[in-house]
Amino acid sequence: MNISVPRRVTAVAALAALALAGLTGTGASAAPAAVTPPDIPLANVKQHLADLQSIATANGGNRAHGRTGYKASIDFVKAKLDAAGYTTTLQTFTSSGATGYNLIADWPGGDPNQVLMTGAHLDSVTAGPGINDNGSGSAAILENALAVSRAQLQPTKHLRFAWWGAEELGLVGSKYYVNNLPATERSKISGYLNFDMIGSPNPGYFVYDDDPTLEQTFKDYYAGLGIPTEIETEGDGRSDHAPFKNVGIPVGGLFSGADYIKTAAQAQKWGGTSGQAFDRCYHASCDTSANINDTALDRNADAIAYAIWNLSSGTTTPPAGTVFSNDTDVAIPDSPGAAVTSSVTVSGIAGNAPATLKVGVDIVHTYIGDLVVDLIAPDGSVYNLSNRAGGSTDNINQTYTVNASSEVANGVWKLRVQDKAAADTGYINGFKLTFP
Ligand code: DTR
Ligand code: CA
Ligand code: ZN
Ligand code: ZN
Repeated sequence: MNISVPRRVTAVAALAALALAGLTGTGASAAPAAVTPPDIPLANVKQHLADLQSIATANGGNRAHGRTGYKASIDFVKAKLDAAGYTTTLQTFTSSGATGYNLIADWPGGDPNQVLMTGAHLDSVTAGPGINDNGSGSAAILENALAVSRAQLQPTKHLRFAWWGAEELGLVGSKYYVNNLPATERSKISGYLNFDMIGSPNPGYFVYDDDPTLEQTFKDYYAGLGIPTEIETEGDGRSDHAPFKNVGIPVGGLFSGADYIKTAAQAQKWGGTSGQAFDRCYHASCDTSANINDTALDRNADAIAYAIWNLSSGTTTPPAGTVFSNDTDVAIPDSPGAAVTSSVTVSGIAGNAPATLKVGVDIVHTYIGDLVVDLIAPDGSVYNLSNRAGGSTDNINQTYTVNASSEVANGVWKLRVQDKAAADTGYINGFKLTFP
């Protein structure tokens, strides 16, 4: 028997905290879970930024195209990648009368016909050292590349990393790379991930919305942290993903904001200071090592790892009709006992749960009129399924249809049961969620 359960009871903060704690059920079976990458150590990323700062300081205060500070930056990154086992290539081009350099680093292995690319521009403006713009992106993908090496990752897809020259002169390096890539090689690139300014001191959490799968990957990551994101709207084409998008390659990425002003609503959800730019030192001499928000940098570096590990693993989003179940028996204490729960961990489902979420409940219990049965969403929201209904009937074995469309799908869902009247007992025999 299916009944619609439209009601949503306000979330219970404690339960939300528990859900966010990542508690997982026992006996749960689920679709292929998202791949969990290693943590990207913030300290390592910060050390790369300190090194880039030192390079700028030793080279006239910047790392701009055509200046000694840029070539020193490229040599610094290349040396670390060579030592880590990458196959590196320096691609040269000329812009504004000066030699420019792209650094391309291939991780050996993986399907050469499925290339996942990750890139960031390494050049700064001439006004300053460019630590947020774009040491942050360059250092974060460097540490991710080193993490791949430390793990000796052997993903299904081939991994390629790139550090672009002369972005500040108009995406010159990335345009040169794409324009000189034969069409046969372009078609092998399954996606390009771009990271340009991801440690802004007054950060926002923006996700590129150019490709839905890549966008969802990053949104899933942040949903798992309980951090809301916004679509990056400061203007398409304003960084190195544009040349790739222009030839039809799926692109995605993250952005923590530049000279636009953080609104009160954004400050409410992200913290920081409203009425102030996300990065007050954008393209200025004060874009130094002090111009970084560590939390944003850490979260975004880890988000990059989540994307690389998952998008290169070859697993696809689970097909429709995905079932997550837990068949472990859970005894229901007689009244006035505490409520008990059975949980399932949902993963790999993009976006929110459906308006027609199927909730399979299998409870063995005499006199089901004793029971209150609830579905609890990952954020703690409660959907009542049965409230002292059924009288002396024994056992509940039915599928409820719940409108859970306001809930993020991925996370820990719980079936909660409490016996509210004495003299009858039983147990949860099974609990399952079916996503259409
Ligand atoms: N143009 C980039 C900074 C920038 C401004 N808006 C966006 C949007 C998405 C990525 C980057 C940017 C620069 O100055 O390098
Ligand atoms: Ca980290
Ligand atoms: Zn810039
Ligand atoms: Zn930039």
